[in-house]
Amino acid sequence: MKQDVLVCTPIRPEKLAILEETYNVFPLYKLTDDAEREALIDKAGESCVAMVSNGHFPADEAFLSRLPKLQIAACSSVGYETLDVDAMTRRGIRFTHTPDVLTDDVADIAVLLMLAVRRNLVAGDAYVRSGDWGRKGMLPLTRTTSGRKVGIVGLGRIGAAIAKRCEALGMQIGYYGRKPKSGVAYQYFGDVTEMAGWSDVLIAAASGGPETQHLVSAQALDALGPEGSFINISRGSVVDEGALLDALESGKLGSAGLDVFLNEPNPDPRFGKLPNVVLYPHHASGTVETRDKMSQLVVDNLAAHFAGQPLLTPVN
Ligand code: 8YV
Repeated sequence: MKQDVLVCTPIRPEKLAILEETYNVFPLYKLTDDAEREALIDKAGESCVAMVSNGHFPADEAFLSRLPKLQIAACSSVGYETLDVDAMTRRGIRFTHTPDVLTDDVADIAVLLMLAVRRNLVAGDAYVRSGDWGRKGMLPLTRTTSGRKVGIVGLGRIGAAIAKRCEALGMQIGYYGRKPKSGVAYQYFGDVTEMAGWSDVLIAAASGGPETQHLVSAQALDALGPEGSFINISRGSVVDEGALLDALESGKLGSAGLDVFLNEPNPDPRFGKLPNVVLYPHHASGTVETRDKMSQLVVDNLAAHFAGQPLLTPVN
């Protein structure tokens, strides 16, 4: 008999088709009308033993209480701060996410944003397209990145992959974490502001959630300074976004390359008025290859659960 599964957010079409063939899918992701959504969740509560979502879906204790038969939640993202995993654990619900398969793409975007903003790539493209090059001559000089100092906030899987890429650029690597990592030769900083003062580029690669909120503070941005660049591929909450905007508008911070924002998908419009930023729509893992792998992990974790096999990427 097919198990009932509540699919809250979509995964790649081919993998969604596998879910639809294998399970009775309750397609919450298809509904936009609130009343219809609420009715489907209530219906799912009668029989759904699994749920699928991404890392932004708000699965708090109240939501979980509406799904009393839930055995597993499979999440298509590496971050999951909007899902109450502690509540899942209390309720005996297993939780899986999708680490590793997205590491390289996300690390690539961190480096892309770093180089793009420091070499003014977007403005340079417009400079050629507009004819300004012929009218105004050389684009204004930009800033070197190779060989400079990069401070990485959070040396997890993605932070470590970013560090490797920065090593290839001949950069000096510093990192911040709650404590030094054994076997890591990079310079450790126990204070983000101190590391920012040392850095030419500060890259936020920490997990989201309350414990990392404003980890990059106004003081850290001030220490990074008018020649410095801030890159964020983690979560908008990791930086004091108001202070970031103030620093970029005033020139107290040189530039920023941002893939994540507090208010997604409609970030503060002040960002769009800034000449010294490169903006990306939380798309660092947004490649066919990576999203296929993430979606496959969702499929495989559910299959493992129902086959009584070990989960591939469990959190609890
Ligand atoms: C998400 C992300 O996968 O993995 C994460 O934590 O932020 C992204 O790669 C994407 O936003 C869809 O959930």
